[in-house]
Amino acid sequence: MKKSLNVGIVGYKFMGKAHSNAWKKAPLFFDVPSQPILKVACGRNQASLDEFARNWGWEETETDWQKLVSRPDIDIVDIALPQQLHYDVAIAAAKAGKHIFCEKPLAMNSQQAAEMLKVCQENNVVHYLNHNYRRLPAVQLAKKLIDDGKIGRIFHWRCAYQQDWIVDPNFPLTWQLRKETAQAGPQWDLNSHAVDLAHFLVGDIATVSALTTNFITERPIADESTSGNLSAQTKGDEKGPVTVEDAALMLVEFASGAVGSFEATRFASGRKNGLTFEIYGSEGSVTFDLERMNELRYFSRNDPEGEQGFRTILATDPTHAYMQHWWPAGHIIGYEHTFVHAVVDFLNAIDKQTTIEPNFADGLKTIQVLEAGLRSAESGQRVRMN
Ligand code: SOE
Repeated sequence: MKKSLNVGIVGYKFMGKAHSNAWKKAPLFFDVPSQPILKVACGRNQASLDEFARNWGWEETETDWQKLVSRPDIDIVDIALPQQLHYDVAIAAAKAGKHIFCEKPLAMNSQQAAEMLKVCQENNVVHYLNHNYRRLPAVQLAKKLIDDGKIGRIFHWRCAYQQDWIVDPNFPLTWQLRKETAQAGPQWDLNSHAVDLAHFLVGDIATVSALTTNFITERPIADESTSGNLSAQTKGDEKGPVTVEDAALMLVEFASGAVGSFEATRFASGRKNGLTFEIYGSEGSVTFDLERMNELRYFSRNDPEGEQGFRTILATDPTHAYMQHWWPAGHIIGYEHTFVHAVVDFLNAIDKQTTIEPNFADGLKTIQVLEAGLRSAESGQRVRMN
């Protein structure tokens, strides 16, 4: 009989649901080495937690995360919380010997991230950081083309992560817009994904120049009970200062000599969750658009002259990463599937007692780049990574 692993999840909002779905679906579609048991769901509001647990099939609930983390029957702690809360839960979970599946961005700063990595290593637990876009079949295909030499020497990386949920000046001052709860704005939430993808596809970043800006500097105070939602409500007319940036732009030099740009904003009207990247090299190019996430556009300089042009590859063949476990070729997948892929790879890493990427070391490296960006934006100077 298959071994089972008990999962305890902390957090039950957007990511709590995305992760719960993944724990349930992974063993149904993939041949995973162990059966994840949705054992305990943890959150502060008992009524909402009960509803979440009932809906997603979590066996028990707990309102004290410390009790959850110290339970001897829990094998995996799933941190589906805002970044402000990652450090405490991850440190306690690692010290209790639990494997950790953690939402991004890893932490509030590089000191926390470094400590989290150290404690995980000391306690020999598998640590995974959920930059889920790495696990899109089309992104895996981009990686394969690069590794196979089809793009050649990379010259350019160009990435934009654009959303529009705070264009309205009356959108409330939620936790995402305050430094003490979020650390930074799109630089943390969105550029963390973009930098992770750049590390994965292009390599290490050597220097960073950045600028950040604020379009709206004050907003109505949020009703805290709705603060986690993109449809958050205001409490009244009282306003408070926005203490994170509204948009963050970075120019980077990679260690390889390639150059790149990153644009992250919550003010791109019409862009709900627009993530695009382009990579240009000596042999070819690839471009990706999350709104067409099953596709990768590929240009090869080695195609016959007169026949060259970008081709659109639908990354849904059984040969494409993860796809043989889903539907027949051409039957597309969606956002939630990336979380399932992450769970599958995480369960395999636990079984093989190996590492999975991205992990807390990757998360630390990403946060160091994001911090360098914020330092550069403040000083107006280019910052060299150590
Ligand atoms: C909100 O901006 C958010 O949910 C991010 O936090 C996620 O990581 C991204 O996948 C979608 O947008």
